[in-house]
Amino acid sequence: MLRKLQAWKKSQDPKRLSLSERKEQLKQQPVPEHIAIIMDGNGRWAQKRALPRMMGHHEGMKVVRQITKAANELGVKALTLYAFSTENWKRPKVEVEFLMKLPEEFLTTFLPELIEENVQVRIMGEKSELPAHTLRAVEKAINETKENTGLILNFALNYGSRHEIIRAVQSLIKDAEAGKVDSSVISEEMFSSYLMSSGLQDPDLLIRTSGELRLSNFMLWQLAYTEFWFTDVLWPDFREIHLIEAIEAFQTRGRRFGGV
Ligand code: V07
Repeated sequence: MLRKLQAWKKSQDPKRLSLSERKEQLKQQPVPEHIAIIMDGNGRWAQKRALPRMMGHHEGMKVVRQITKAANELGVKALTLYAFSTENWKRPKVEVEFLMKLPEEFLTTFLPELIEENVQVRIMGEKSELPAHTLRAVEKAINETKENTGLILNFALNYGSRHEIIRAVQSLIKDAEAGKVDSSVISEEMFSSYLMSSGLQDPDLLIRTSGELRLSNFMLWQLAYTEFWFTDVLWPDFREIHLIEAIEAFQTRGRRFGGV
């Protein structure tokens, strides 16, 4: 009796379980199907160590690989990562140039493993403004993984949500003027299909690292019903255990969609 009670108590406090026990317990309940992450704190991580900001971005890139693997193992279906915002062009030229080389480096290093793990790579953002070398690497990865049926790894690259919404409206008006759509058929669902996240369900869980409590123009439409989880952990320090903490918090919350 006492034994059973102890086992039950242990299961109620995930912190008393080992990592693998926690993962098993987590899989007993619904895991968020789509997780979106604002990967903040890379520059600060480097500054704290008196390193150039670029080192933080580079370290953050390695974490992307680890978290993709962890999410896939936990049964997450889609992972959207905010890699570069439309605002990021305002950063120093050398930093922007460095950032724009990261997709190539990431894919050169990890694409074979991602293919091995059946991951499908996607991009959400204004592609026309990307440097040719970045776009080439990204399109190659999209093409080589398009038949994959596992985790969707969706990078928000040169992404801004207001820009995305404006573009959707422009495209919708164009289709209306061409007689392809009538204003009476514009529903939330059909509007969603004009967004860059078309084909992906809305995120169930949003994670933002590094202690900032803002959306910063990220998926404004898609996050309408999403649970938010914030942590002070800087992105380069983010590990599987933090992802598990976020998912545990998600599972503890009751989602009601405005109902009772
Ligand atoms: C970038 C590393 C992660 C922390 C946030 C800022 C720096 C992975 C990519 C990437 C993008 C597209 C793609 C494959 C990989 C990336 C940028 C910055 C611009 F198809 N990490 N990462 N892209 N950082």
